[in-house]
Amino acid sequence: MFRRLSLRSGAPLCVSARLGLHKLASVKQVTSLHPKQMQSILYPFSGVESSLHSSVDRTPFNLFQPSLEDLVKAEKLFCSSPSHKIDYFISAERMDHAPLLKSPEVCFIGRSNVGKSSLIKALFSLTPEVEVGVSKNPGHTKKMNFFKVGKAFTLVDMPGYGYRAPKDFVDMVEPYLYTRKNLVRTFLLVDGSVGLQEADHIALDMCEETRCPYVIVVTKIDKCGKGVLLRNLLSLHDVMKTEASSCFPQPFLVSSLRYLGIHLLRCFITHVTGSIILKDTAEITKSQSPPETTEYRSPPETTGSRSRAETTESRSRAETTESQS
Ligand SMILES: Nc1nc2c(ncn2[C@@H]2O[C@H](COP(=O)(O)OP(=O)(O)OP(=O)(O)O)[C@@H](O)[C@H]2O)c(=O)[nH]1
Ligand SMILES: [Mg+2]
Repeated sequence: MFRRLSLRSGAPLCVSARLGLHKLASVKQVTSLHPKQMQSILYPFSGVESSLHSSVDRTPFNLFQPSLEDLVKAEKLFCSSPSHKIDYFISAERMDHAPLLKSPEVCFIGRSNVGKSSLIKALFSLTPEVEVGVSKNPGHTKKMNFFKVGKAFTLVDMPGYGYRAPKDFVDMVEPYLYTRKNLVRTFLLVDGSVGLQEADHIALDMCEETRCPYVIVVTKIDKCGKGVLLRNLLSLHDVMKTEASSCFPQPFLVSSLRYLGIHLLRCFITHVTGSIILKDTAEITKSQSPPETTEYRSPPETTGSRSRAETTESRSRAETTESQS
């Protein structure tokens, strides 16, 4: 099981000696831990797998299993250098303010407070000078924030839906998801402690309708007990099997606080943006190969989709009222 964790001696590693880096920010630092601990940080499903009933098929949870070398290769893209600058680029309140970029783009959506900005901050932890705004108060991110990773790809931190979502959430996010030509993946974040909520189902439907491949990321896994996490994971997987045809079949488990799954997700992002070629995963990640072209996805019919999006917004208002009463 730990076979893939043996790192060739002399394999090039990202500069991890930089001051101010979190002790788990780089693969090299994680490999100095006890193998079991290392395994559960790099491949977090392994940390809960033993509690799963033997009759449950583990395959869908272990599809993306890059080697340690690939994780190291991927993390180099997340290290800033004079020829590969990583930085906050611009914010946009509306689609017509969004920059026209050629590089592949990935975006992070999810309920407010689910941990989108924290996840991006953890992904950028090898370049801690990149500022990503995080807050314990829901509704903190008000605009679409673009972060450039050299010329390789762009990450977009989106405002959240649901409680305290910005009023113009729908006008901002929906046109982006439908029309952004260089968008190659949407990461839909779901809180591991609470599982899929109704607003998440609406977001999932919207992702299906945009026809852009998307991926579910289960956040804050440090916060919930294994039992709760597994129950939510299994019901999430049922939904993915039956309702989510454009979704990568494996949910990614992360904790931005404890760096669980961060290195794996970096590798997945570099893979889907075509920034690296993985050694061992050609077969298992067929369905997530980088797209040859980024085709235009037609915007929704005004009535159908708008009303669904409005449901998200009206739900958000309802939740706001509920929480204030
Ligand atoms: N325990 C734990 N807390 C987390 C984790 N990720 C985020 N948080 C906390 O959750 C809160 C919200 O995090 P954000 O990253 O700002 O959430 P967001 O989804 O960007 O929220 P909005 O911008 O409001 O949509 C903060 O208090 C974070 O510290 C995690 O992995 N574990
Ligand atoms: Mg945010």
